[in-house]
Amino acid sequence: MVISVKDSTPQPTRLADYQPYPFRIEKTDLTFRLDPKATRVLSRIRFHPNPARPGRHDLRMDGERLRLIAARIDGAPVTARPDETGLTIPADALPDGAFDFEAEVEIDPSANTALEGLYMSGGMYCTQCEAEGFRRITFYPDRPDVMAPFHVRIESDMPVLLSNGNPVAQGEGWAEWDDPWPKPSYLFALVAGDLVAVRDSFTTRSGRKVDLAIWVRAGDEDRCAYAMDSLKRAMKWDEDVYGREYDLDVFNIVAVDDFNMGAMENKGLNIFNSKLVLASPETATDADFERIESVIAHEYFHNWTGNRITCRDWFQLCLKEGLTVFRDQEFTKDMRSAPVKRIEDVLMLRARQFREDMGPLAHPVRPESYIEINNFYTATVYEKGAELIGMLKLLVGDEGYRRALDLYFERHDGQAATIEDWLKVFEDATGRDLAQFKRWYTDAGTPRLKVEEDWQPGDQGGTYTLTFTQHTPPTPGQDEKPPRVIPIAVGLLNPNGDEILPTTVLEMTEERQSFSFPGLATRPVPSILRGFSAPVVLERESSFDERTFLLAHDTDPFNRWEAGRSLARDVLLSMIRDDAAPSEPHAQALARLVTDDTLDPAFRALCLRLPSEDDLAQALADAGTTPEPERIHTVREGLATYLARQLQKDLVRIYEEMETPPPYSPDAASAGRRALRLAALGYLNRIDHGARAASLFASADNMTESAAALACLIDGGRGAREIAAFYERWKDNRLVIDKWFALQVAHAQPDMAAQVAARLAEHPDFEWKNPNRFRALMGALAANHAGFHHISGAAYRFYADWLIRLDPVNPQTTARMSAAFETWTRYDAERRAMIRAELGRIRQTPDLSRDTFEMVSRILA
Ligand code: LYS
Repeated sequence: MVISVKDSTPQPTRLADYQPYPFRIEKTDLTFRLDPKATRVLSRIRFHPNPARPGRHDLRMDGERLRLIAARIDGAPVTARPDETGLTIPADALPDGAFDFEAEVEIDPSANTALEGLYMSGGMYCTQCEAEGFRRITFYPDRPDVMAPFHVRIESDMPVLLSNGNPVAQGEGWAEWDDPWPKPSYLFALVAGDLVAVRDSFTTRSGRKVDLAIWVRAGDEDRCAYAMDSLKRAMKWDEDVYGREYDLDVFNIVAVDDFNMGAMENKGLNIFNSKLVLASPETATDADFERIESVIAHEYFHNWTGNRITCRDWFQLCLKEGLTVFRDQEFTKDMRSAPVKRIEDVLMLRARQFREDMGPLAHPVRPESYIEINNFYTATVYEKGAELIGMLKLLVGDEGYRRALDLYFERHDGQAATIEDWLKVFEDATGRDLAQFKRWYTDAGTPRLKVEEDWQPGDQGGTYTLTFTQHTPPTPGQDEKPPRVIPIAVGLLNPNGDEILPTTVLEMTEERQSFSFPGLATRPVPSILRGFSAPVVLERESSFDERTFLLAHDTDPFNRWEAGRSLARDVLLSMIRDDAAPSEPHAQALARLVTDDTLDPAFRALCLRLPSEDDLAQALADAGTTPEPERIHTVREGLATYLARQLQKDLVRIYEEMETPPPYSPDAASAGRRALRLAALGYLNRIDHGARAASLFASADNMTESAAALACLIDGGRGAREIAAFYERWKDNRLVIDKWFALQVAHAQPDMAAQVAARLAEHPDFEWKNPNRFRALMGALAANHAGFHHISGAAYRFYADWLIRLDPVNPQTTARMSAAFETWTRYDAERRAMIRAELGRIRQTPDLSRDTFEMVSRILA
């Protein structure tokens, strides 16, 4: 018997080993002769010795899957033989001082299913280079600290030829682009295809007219208006709020159907997953519109935070991503409702980042080592990274933040910077010592914050004291967690609901620390961690009455929502653990809130949302109870049905009153009304036998309502006819068909989920090599908590089978989706054994990618 073993275990890259590259680049010239199977890439790179690395050095360049045709140094041929990962020209073959390196390589874009480097999507050429895709295009120091101006010539019979920077010349079958701003290779982009442009323009505040274009396939032009409008608002906002202007004559966005991630901020040429560009009322939901607005802004904002100032190495990824997520969150708050956006962001942070931080994949916001950097585009780097910026801003104040950012842009423009640089800017601008704050970047794990209270009545008024204790559980590779500085925003209310202490930020720096509030007439009710001022788990026993009080009176909208959320969670946990009955006072408190017409409908919709089954599983595991997925599902359904009955009258009224008159508009106010209406529908659907959902499905003129109605029907075990009708109507629209796949799996009954998924995987439209389609089906299965964890193990097996199948085709997406198993240690022995077996099976797959190898090994560790 032959047992295949991995001959070389992939080796990690470490932050501690960083060294500057021995050369600088003055100019990079590229010529592309495009051909689907045999594209030629000609490069001329002008190198100079880098004074930061004195002495003579070999010229080592990265390169993967490249066929080297010829290489020259200063015009003279050199014989160089590439290895698996690149090309080395020995130091003694290099001239002293500056020299030109030229190469001609051949690549096969049509065979590139990994979607990294130059590949084809729907007949067009496009690129994705972050993080290390450029090395699949040509030999190059493919690292972010090597920056150069690029000149690009594209030769192709495709009608539209695009690259970074400004267009400089074009003719029949060719075009040339020049990007004057030095950039690292990961920001390189090229697009060639049969595309049409939706055009507009933006004049910057200093009077530069910028031509804007969104490039799509013919037929998609009428779905670009929202993205374009979002872009113009983002450009204006960055000028108004951060003083940042755009710096080229053109800004191009291209929509592609095959894309591993959401979008990419290539200089002057953003490339987007088409689902984050194309939207019309009939095809996109309110959530899609909101997401498009924020991702368009995110990529645009990268022009300053990412491109003009980039990262020294990939360990510093949060420098650009955390900051840019923070900026796009602020933008959305200004465009829509700030409290609603904050709640949505925290929901997502807890669902994805807390889950990551509490499991085997936990890593610091700035990791110390990686095997495959693509595995670190995580909720921790992005979303927790953004939370750190928010905390910094709270600690130094709005003014201090503004000064620090101005200094950051002034000091580091044109550079590849580090977290140390970033923190130094804040220290210099505000005079604050941030040594302790830095632990937020270097230490993984979610701190737990315990709160104790004390009340001492007195003649001069009483003194109320809050004592906090922080503790961060160990994470992989980090056992000891010294205390961090935690900004805790608190407010105090008196028993009749008046605020006696407006929001005040307490700075906790010790492991255990007390804060006293003297001179109070009565014992106050505290509102702690307002606005979710730090990404921590608040551990506080508080009474039912206090929560209902805060739900009714808290002036901080986040904590008002949080009070309701924790009430619902506690009701559910005691129903699950102790077989308790649903709580009538909880239902009454909820009824008061959702019928309060002074409150924003979007906020009320969020208050109606129950904690997810995954949240409940985590909460149980945290409390030392092994979660039983079926039971969680049944109990949560039970509570929802109970609430539907208790609140029926109110919900019916809401459902009727919140109807939005046509025509559909994606604005925040209308979306909020729809969200509340559809939340009401979700409850009523449990007691009206699908009547409302069926009629809404029949009459809806927009995707928000059709998709929600269809989800309700499937939830109720109905909708076969509607599922078929939906398919018939949308079978030519890939993005809508993604929803069709996802809805059926996400809303399948737990014991049917794997079967439904397996049946859909046989559907001719299941184009599994397309990441959106793969994620639609498989992501929905992983998100169906009780279905994924069904005790038959069918979903685990099915999911692992597909990961094994996708891995050789697209390692990045496979690795990312393997994180569905990250919570495996929460569950009972039987499930753990099944998941461990599947993970083991994946890890033993011959020629497994290092992407997936790393993920599965970490999950199993
Ligand atoms: N920088 C991109 C963003 O805006 C993501 C690139 C993903 C690379 N694997 O988030």
